[in-house]
This record gives sequence, structure tokens and C-alpha cells, in this order.
Amino acid sequence: MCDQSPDRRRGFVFPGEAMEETARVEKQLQALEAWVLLAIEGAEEPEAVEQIRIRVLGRKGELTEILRGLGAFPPEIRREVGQQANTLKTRIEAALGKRQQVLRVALLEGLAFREAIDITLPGRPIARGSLHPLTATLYEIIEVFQHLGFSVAEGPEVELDYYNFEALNIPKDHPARDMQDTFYVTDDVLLRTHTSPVQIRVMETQPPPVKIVAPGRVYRRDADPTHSPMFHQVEGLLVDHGVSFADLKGTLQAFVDQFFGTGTRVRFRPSFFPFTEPSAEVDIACVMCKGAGCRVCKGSGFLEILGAGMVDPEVFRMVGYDPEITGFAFGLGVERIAMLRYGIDDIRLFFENDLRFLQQFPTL
Ligand code: 2NM
Repeated sequence: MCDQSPDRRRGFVFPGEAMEETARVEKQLQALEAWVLLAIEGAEEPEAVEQIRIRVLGRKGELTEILRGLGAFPPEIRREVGQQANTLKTRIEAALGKRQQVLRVALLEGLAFREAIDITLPGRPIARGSLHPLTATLYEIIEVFQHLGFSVAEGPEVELDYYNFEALNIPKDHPARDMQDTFYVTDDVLLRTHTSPVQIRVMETQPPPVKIVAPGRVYRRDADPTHSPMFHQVEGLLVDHGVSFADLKGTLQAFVDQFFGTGTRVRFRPSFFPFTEPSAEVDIACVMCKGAGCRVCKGSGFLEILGAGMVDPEVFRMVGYDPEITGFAFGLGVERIAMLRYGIDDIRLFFENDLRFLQQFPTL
């Protein structure tokens, strides 16, 4: 660009050469115009448009150089040719801007087309999870007792022998302590076989009155269609002055009415537990046959649902309570109640996580 003529290198055009030089620059401008506008129209990418802009209008661009060279012309010619050059520059800038805009719009339209979402299509259904039947049963049991004024207490599943047995007045030679029934970790550490140790821990740390339920996992060495080595219990404890067996009966009847339906008959049978005296096993009229006798209740018309009794004064003495205090306690198995409620005959179905089983409880 700089060697168009020896004179321009000197930065000066003599008046005698002006006509000739003007013609030369005008030709350059025409040549430029001829290809630039076509090139801009033909540019298919924003980047290509930018390349043209740099080549023509950049710091060392063709038109930039021409405009710079005009400084060497006498003023009246400079004005004439300069105007032509500036007009071309304006047209090129306009063409560049317009082409960039067209390409941008095309880009966005292409994007909008490719990424278009058909909002008229029906939505894909969202697979909805549901509560495990055991979880739902456990929550419902807890909720009923909460409405009766019981608070929820929890404790460790790995327990000391002391809390699981000793403090519950279960002597060393009691059958419940056999290796057959209990998972031992060490000589005095085990997996709790019931949630009673939670109640012992609560009584150790707070004075009467106590009114709690202790839900949770418990462990026993047992496995058949109605026994699982891990299962769930809810145990209840109420301690206060002047608590009677009538309070226990009323509380359990209220629970049964709420959970199994008002008017469900309840039957107390004498029983034995080391930690309660007197003790009872509690039956309800069979949920299947309403007491007539059927396969579920094995003809008896009744189903055993829990154990209960008046807390033995020996237990109160062990936790440091005045043995004159009174209280009742009860314990129920969540799996057993869920099996009765849903007519399930094998406890292992709860733990296999077979969707064909679980999906039969969709609204829980
Ligand atoms: C049962 C039956 C009867 C019971 C006793 C206690 C405690 F800690 F107060 F001594 N907690 N749970 C109890 C009483 C549990 O389960 C069948």
C-alpha cells in the first residue's frame, strides 16, 4: 500500500501529479467497492463478516490506508476524493452492520427451530414414590399415641446388656438372654432385642411424670415366615402417681379404636414379663372375620397385637425412682400389625424390596 508511488512515500503529491493520483485513488475505491459489498453479502458466518471489516476498515485495512494516504493531497482534491472515500466507508459500515444483524437473526432462528419444544405434547408422568407399608404403619401408630399425649423417645440400637436386660429385671438365666435370641457384639454389648432400654434411659435421666413411646428397630436371632432378625417395635411407658391397670386398659382401647376402628373388641389375657406385674397379652377381634373365626385368626376369632403390664417396682428401683411410684408399659410389633392390617402372610415381603409388592401400597 505504501509503494503506490515514490511521491506518496515522501508524503506529498505535487500539484502536477494530482489529476493522475486522484484517478488512481478513485480506481482503488471503485475496485474496493466492487468486491467488498459482494463479499459482505456472501459472508455466511459472523466471523467472516468480521474478517472483511478488519481487512478493509481495520488499522491496516485497505480503506484505512487509502484515507490515510489522502493527507498527502492538496486540500481541494483531498476534499473531493476524501468525500468519495468516506461515503464508501459509510456504505461498507452499513453493509457490515446489516449483514451481521441478518446472520445473528438467522443464528437465533436456527437455534429456536432446533431447540423448539412442542408445548402441545402431553407431559411425561412423574413417577411418584410412596411410603413403605412398614413406615406408614409405624408413623400411624406413633401419631395415635401422640394424640393421646405421648412424646417420642429414641435410643441406640447397639446397647449395653445392662439396659437391655439387667435394668429390666431379666435375670441372668432368663430364656430371653440365650445366645439363640440375642445378637451379642461382646460380653456386655448387644443389638437391642426390644426398645425398653430407651425407656430405662429416659427414666434414669428424668423424674416422673413420664409419658413416652419408643419406636425403632430391634434384633432377634429368628427367621421364618412370621419372624425377621430385624423388626420394629413401638413401646410405651406412662409413669405417675396413682396409675392403675384401668388406665392401661383405657389407653390401649383408645389406641385400638383409633387404629383399627371404633368398637373393635379388645381382650386382655394374663401373661408374664419380668419387667411388669401384673402382665397381659392383648388381643383384638380378628380384622378379617370380626371374631367369627377364620384362617387369619386360626379359628380363635382373636389376634394378639401387643403385650403390656404394670411396671414392676424392681424396675423403678433400678432407675432410682421411689418404688411406690406407679406406671404401665406396653410393647407392640409393627410388622405384625402391618401384616394383620394388609393381609400379608410372610414378613419377609417387607424386606425384599420387590416393586411388585411395594407398588401395591401406592397411596401410603
Ligand atoms: C412389653 C410388654 C410389657 C415394657 C416395660 C418397659 C419398662 F421399661 F418400663 F420396663 N418398657 N416396655 C413392656 C412391658 C414391653 O412388650 C411386649
